[in-house]
Amino acid sequence: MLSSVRSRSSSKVVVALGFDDGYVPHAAAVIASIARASDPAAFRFLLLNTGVSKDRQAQLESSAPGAEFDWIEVGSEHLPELKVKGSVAHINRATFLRLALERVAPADCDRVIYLDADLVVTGDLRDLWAVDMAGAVVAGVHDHFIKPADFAHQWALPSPTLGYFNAGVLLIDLKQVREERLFSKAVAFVLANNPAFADQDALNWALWNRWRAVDLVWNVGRHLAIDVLILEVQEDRRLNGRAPKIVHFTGPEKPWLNTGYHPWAWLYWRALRDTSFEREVSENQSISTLKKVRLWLRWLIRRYS
Ligand SMILES: [Mn+2]
Repeated sequence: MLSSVRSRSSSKVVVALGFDDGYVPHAAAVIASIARASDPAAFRFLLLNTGVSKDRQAQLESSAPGAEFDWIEVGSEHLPELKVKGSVAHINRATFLRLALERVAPADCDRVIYLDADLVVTGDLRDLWAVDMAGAVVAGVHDHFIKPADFAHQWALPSPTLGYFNAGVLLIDLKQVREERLFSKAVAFVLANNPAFADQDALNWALWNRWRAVDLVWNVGRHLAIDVLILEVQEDRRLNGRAPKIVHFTGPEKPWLNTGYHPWAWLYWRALRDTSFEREVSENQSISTLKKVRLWLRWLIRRYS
């Protein structure tokens, strides 16, 4: 009997996030959005962090009752202190935490979905989990801002066959990563070169021509949400009326800040309402209920006009 019992986690979808204490509410919103879009009991969350109190851990866990949580504090023994170039101010140390997965993820995790904490999931992540990697190390979505040929030229890489991916949503074959120490190579690249787009440049460098593209609905950045920006995107890289499965609030204008506009910001506030952090975030940014209603109305008007 016992021998037929599989380990509790073996069939779960493993989702990793990396964040510092300030981002706990936003990570909770990501998790609440996943729970809303599918069955929370199907998920195991690896929460890479730089130190979060037990109280706040429990508060975050209440965002997805029935899910499994592994809290992993990443210290300098797992990931060296990496400097971030000043040019991209909204990137901080927490962004590098994903590079620690190679060393800190539990041994029974051979595949993991990594998600940034500045996004909202609206589709069923089990569909992304089921993607055939076909030998690729990671699966993700093309990044809009970096020109692959320029990147290849800058770092003396072979011609791009696949382009340059955005690191905010990644399905990762952790087995291959461990075997070839690919994320350690990315860390070494950051230490040696301090690239402008931090962990993302480092991952693209380490996994050059070894990733596979998934449907862009899995990582819908700001350039696919704002009308004037969409016009600058080549047509086959646009949503063309399809619904996103993950809205990624790329760039410095986050939905919890009082700056800028995003048509799907209300999705963030809806997700946050399913956590116990709504008051904390609203008070920090003095964002009123009225403003949230306005965001939602503005989206409706845009959609139906
Ligand atoms: Mn992001």
